[in-house]
Amino acid sequence: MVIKNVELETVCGITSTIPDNKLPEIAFAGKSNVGKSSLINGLMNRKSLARTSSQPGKTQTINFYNINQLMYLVDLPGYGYAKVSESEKKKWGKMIENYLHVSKQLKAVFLLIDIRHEPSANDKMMYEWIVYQGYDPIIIATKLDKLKRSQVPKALKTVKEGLKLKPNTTVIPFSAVTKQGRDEIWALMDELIGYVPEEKKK
Ligand SMILES: Nc1nc2c(ncn2[C@@H]2O[C@H](COP(=O)(O)OP(=O)(O)O)[C@@H](O)[C@H]2O)c(=O)[nH]1
Ligand SMILES: [Mg+2]
Repeated sequence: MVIKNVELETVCGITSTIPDNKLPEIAFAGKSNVGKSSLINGLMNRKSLARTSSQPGKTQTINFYNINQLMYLVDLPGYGYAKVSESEKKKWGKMIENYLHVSKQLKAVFLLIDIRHEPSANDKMMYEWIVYQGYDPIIIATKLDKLKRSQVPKALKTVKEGLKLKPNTTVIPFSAVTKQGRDEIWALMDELIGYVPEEKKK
């Protein structure tokens, strides 16, 4: 999809109701600091609409970005930030689970994993929640530029084995620095939401 306009349309806090959207949604989950805001900015061609930070744990809301009045990218709260109290963590977990459960327009969930690290217990739990809600998570291995090319295959194997992915699961390496992986992610999202460009409709 060619980005024409993007807008942060809805911000949902812990007590807000999930909007009953009419356009297809694609959600992004991952632990704090994994590069979720950077990925979303990269997909929208914006430097900073989704807030990026080297201070993790800031996004405590579910943010709905309207893309071209055709779909939403949904930024879920980052999990696993140590400095947050147990009760806060529980609330975030509930918020994410509730969204996965109630959204009628959710077409797919992308789960972000740092390509350099073995998936954590929280990553595994998130993966299982997504599967439990009936979705096949698509894995984005973030911060690809931080590895040498020769290190990538082994790193991807660690991610796949750590999450015990089903053999046919899509794993896309991505770098917010080089934008490698961006076109592949958009091609997949277009397919997931059934998007056909105007010029191909004729
Ligand atoms: N080198 C590199 N740094 C990244 C990449 N993606 C994110 N970062 C950095 O990692 C930190 C956290 O990124 P952010 O997008 O805010 O993560 P979030 O907490 O998951 O939303 C920031 O300092 C980013 O600049 C990437 O692909 N490559
Ligand atoms: Mg963020």
